[in-house]
Amino acid sequence: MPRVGDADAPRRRIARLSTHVAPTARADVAVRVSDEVRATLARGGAVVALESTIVAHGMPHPENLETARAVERAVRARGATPATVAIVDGVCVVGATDGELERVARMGTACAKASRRDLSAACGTGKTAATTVSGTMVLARAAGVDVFVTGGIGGVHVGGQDTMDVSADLMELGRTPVAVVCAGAKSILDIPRTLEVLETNGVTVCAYGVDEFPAFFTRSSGCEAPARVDTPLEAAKVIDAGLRLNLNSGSVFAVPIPLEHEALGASIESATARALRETEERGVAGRDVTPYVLKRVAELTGGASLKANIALVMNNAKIGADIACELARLRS
Ligand code: PSU
Ligand code: MN
Repeated sequence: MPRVGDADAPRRRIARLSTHVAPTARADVAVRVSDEVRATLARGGAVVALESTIVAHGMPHPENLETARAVERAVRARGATPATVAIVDGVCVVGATDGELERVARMGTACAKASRRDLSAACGTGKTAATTVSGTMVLARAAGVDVFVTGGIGGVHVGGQDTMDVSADLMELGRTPVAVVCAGAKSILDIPRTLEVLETNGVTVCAYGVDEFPAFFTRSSGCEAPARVDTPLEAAKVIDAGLRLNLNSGSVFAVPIPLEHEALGASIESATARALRETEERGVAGRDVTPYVLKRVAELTGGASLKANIALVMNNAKIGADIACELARLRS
């Protein structure tokens, strides 16, 4: 049980680690936590998990690799250790090497896309796969990492009330205590219903520095976020409270795209609407929808969406690293 007061914090952390990493003679076989990540966690330092679907499926090569490396550098520059998560030849990796990152980036969509449901199949059959928000959360948790930075979370797709196309990210957030720092959910998704499903699943949702839940390329979604934080310390206190309460559910810290990169928001939106119509016309469905739309929108906007995407991910990385550092301080 978490205890109030800080005297036992280091011991608690070790307990947490041994719960999630050590019993783990078994988990250790399946999850390879890098030495650097392991050492950082052992001394109570800040670690930031990063996903790989955004690398393999979310951006074209070579921008994907450049961005992934720049994000890792930004996290380090803020005093945290990056831990890119992926499945490499059937091994779940928390803290991918640069070579592994490069391999996933080069493979692109030839890499499988692994949400929770795909993890055991990918491991059992020795595949190389990129982890989505849900897959990354599972593995971050297994390694004892509390904070995870990405671009956007999945959500309820438009028409999801009929198709049941609701991202596994939303259920994962309800069952895995990892904080996800992102730019909200794309407006290609049904944001009001996404927020409803997050509430149903008991997910803490905070907008960062604004009142509205941001919609990825635009700062505004028309939906008020259930809560707001304004600083990394406030975010860390919210995460810490959730851990102390033993909620065992996750949280979303939704950071709006920086103002100077929002300029093309409207044209990106209309390109997005068109790409979505195309998915229906061409029968693109299920897990192929998000990568298809991302690729088409980048084409239709002449690369403007890619530039905005990179800018918001970098911004999230800095804020996420600051949050992870504050959290490590609070809990040590
Ligand atoms: N949103 C983005 N870029 C992405 C994704 C979402 O702006 O790359 C990826 C994330 O990995 C997320 C996944 O977890 O897509 C959601 O896919 P689906 O809708 O199939 O659940
Ligand atoms: Mn889906």
